[in-house]
Amino acid sequence: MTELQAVVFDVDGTLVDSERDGHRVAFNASFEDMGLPYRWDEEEYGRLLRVTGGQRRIDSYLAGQGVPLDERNRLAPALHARKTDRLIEMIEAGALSCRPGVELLLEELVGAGVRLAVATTGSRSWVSRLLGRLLPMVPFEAVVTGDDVTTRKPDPAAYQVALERLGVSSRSVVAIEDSTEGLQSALGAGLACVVVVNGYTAEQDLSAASLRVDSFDHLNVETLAELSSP
Ligand code: XBP
Ligand code: MG
Repeated sequence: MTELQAVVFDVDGTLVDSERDGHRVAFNASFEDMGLPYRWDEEEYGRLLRVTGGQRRIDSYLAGQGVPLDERNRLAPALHARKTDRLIEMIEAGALSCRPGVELLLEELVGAGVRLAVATTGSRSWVSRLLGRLLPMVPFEAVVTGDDVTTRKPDPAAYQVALERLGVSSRSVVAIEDSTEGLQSALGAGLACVVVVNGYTAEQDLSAASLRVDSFDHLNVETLAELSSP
């Protein structure tokens, strides 16, 4: 078994159960702020989540509403910028917190000398605030966001950049994700991947995961070390 050198964490749905009560609320606030009638309920948002990247998600939804391309090209960036501002307000107000067991696992990994990184599709402007507010003392050596790659998950780019910045082989690194898109991205970069499911992903086909669990209670340094390549 190769020594576990690093663990790369996804953000949305993994470090933080952020989609239903975080991003979704911020998207709806941006629609309201800009006088648009759209509101995404929990069920519809679960379907929309399959499009990764907030601006792409908005554009895909507007296209489904019959909004012409030239208007979408103007509206989607403006809505996404507003949504991001609203999400940052929520983060600063303490509306988001880590999933149970996340801080303990991070502390255990640091204590065992395992290096840490982040690979997310989310936008750097809120990711940096979220990590700074919720996990200020955690030494993430690389924080790769949707702004650092041109292709989003399930494309492997985010994990490939994280491996480059860590300067380690994928064989000694384990990814922790929450969704099929994230799982495919990690596997595409050659990483073993643990999936910690949540309300939006528990029914997904995650059979390709090295390990599928429903909470961080099942994870510790030993279980992750066993997953690094033989
Ligand atoms: C999940 C995503 C992100 C968020 C919204 O990212 O697909 O797009 O839903 O964030 P992760 P933005 O890889 O962390 O699961 O609006 O900033 O894209
Ligand atoms: Mg995720």
